[in-house]
Amino acid sequence: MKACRLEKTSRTPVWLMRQAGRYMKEYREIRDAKSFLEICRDKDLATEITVTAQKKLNVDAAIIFSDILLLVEPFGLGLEYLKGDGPMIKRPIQSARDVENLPEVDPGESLSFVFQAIRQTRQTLDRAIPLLGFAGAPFTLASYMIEGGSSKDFSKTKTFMTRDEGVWRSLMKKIARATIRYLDNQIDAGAQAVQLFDSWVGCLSGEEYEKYVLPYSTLVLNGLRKGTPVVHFGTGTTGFLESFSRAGGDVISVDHRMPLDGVWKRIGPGKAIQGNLDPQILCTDIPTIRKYTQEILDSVRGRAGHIFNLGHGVLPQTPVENVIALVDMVHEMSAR
Ligand code: 1CP
Repeated sequence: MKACRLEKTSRTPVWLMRQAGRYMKEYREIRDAKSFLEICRDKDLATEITVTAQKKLNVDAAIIFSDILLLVEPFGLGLEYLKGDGPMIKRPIQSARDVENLPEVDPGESLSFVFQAIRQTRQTLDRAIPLLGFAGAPFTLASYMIEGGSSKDFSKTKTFMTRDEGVWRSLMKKIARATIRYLDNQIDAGAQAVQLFDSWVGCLSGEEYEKYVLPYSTLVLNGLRKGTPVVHFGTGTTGFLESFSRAGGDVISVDHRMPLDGVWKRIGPGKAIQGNLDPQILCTDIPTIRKYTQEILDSVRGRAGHIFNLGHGVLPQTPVENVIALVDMVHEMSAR
């Protein structure tokens, strides 16, 4: 929390995107008996998974076990996770009419299980460990709603985005309004910081980002209840980092494709940064992990306002002992 506010800390705080997940035995055991959505909807299981990951890794923050795609359901598009194939949206958005028909979503009731899980996790976690809430950013969520699932080229999304600006604006504003309510509800339930995931903006040019994405991310980032730090996460943002940062957020989270000292020069001194170890490096060996970690810490030089994290999420094939070693390493190497 101090790092979010650019205050000095006794060591660099660290947590990891996807720190609770398939690479962890405790999660796989629960997952053997239940579907992913069943787990998300069960506040006891969501609490258990969130807290277990935090304790096992000794990370300095917990992120609520949930998913950015849950918000697709109250929009009435239908959501399923297929074994091995990832998410599937049953009724993807294809036309202007589909956008018009989207309801004004207030997740207060439809996603009440998320807020219950946050409340319970907050009560169960060590008091010194902050709990993060999260949501998908309008572009990343829209990409799933239009593609019907994961995508490599975002072809349908780009066609939709450029075909009719009015329809695109209407879609992005509907998602933004729902997301503000969703995150405010998470804050009310006990989330002490929130992260907005724009995981796939890296498929766009800087010009496209400014025109089609920035105004709607800004609506969310500046529209949330004040006083709770907001982390703005993106990958592949090297080409338009200034715009990405200008969209909003107290903390700018960047991937592993750019050195952190360069990031501060580009976003200015008034924001904290989060990142940026390549998640693949966690699949190598301890000396390699140590070398990369040292390089990241060296590039920051103990400056206040750095939260150590990965450039993207922990991969399912990652050895858990490497993740535990990384957290210890960051703590030990950054002690001041
Ligand atoms: O099969 C399983 O067990 C489900 C795997 C899984 C898990 C563990 C999914 C499906 N989601 C999650 C949890 C999750 N998702 C968390 C909480 C856990 C933690 O971080 O400790 C968070 C923060 C997310 C966020 C999320 N979901 C993002 C943004 C972060 C990122 O990775 O860029 C995205 C894009 C998703 C979509 C999603 N959820 C799950 C899948 C398979 C996907 C698709 C990913 C893709 O399109 O490549």
